[in-house]
Amino acid sequence: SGGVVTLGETLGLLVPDDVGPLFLARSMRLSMGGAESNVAIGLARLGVPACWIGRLGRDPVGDLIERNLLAEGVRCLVRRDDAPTALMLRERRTGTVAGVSYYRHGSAGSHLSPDDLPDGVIEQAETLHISGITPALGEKPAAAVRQAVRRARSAGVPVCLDFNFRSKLWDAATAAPVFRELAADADMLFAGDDEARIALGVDDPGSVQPQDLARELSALGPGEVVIKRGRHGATARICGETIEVPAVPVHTVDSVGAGDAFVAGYLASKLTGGGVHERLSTAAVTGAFAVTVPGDWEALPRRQELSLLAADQDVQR
Ligand code: KDG
Repeated sequence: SGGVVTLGETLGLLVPDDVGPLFLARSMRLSMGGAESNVAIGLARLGVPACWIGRLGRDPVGDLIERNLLAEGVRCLVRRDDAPTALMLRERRTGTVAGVSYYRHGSAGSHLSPDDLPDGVIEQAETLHISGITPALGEKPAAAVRQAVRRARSAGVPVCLDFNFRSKLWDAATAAPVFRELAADADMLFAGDDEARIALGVDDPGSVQPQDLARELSALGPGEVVIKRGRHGATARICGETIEVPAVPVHTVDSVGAGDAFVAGYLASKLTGGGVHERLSTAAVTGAFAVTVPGDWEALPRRQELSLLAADQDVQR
């Protein structure tokens, strides 16, 4: 009990060893990724108990995912499903620009349902973390998220939401009302500026400043709103105060997973008593770690590594 409980779909991930068009890839590494399990791994590495709920196929990729999560110290409440575990292929088109193709329609993870939430697990958590990906996977996963939120709220467990808009799963007009409904029940909300505009129905990218996006999102309900702005840092609106945090400058190799790492750093800091500024600066550091390696979660820091990016010496002896 305690710690953070999350639910969602985790997929097998194939990442080419080299940069270039995917159709020329000669060798790829098989790994895994999933926004919510990335957050769970990030928390576990920072010493915060984390539990992931999801469905996997009865197949080797399902085994790989469960094995990796267990090895990372994440508690897994997994149901094995007759459908295959989903896959995604990453294209490293340039040294920094990535793309993704999904092979997930009808997958095991998309069969997540409210019955997969065991009694008491959410009720005993310190925080429930959900993302806007899960409701895009189908009616049952959407119902599972709503049920999880309802149970968290009635037990007084804070809800953390990352919009994580995925245009390959649904369109902005369909996502917007779902995002607003979820935000109304969330205590903490993370969004990219593009995602904030989707939720708020703002069409023109330049027309609303990040601090105004944060303020308007907090008016939907959450007391803590963070607009994640990648290499531009983050803009937060927390208990009525606006706070800017700069990004930690690093050499970017693969920016996928940075947002999840940011959320993990924020939550880990909050759950270990960190104040608002400390939460945000920890989040900026964990986000920076994530982009240094091609993979979603592999580079996430342990607690004693948090200071490495600020170190003067490249070799720690
Ligand atoms: O945040 C990173 C995720 O996008 C990636 O791991 C895959 O969960 C994923 C998804 O559904 O896009």
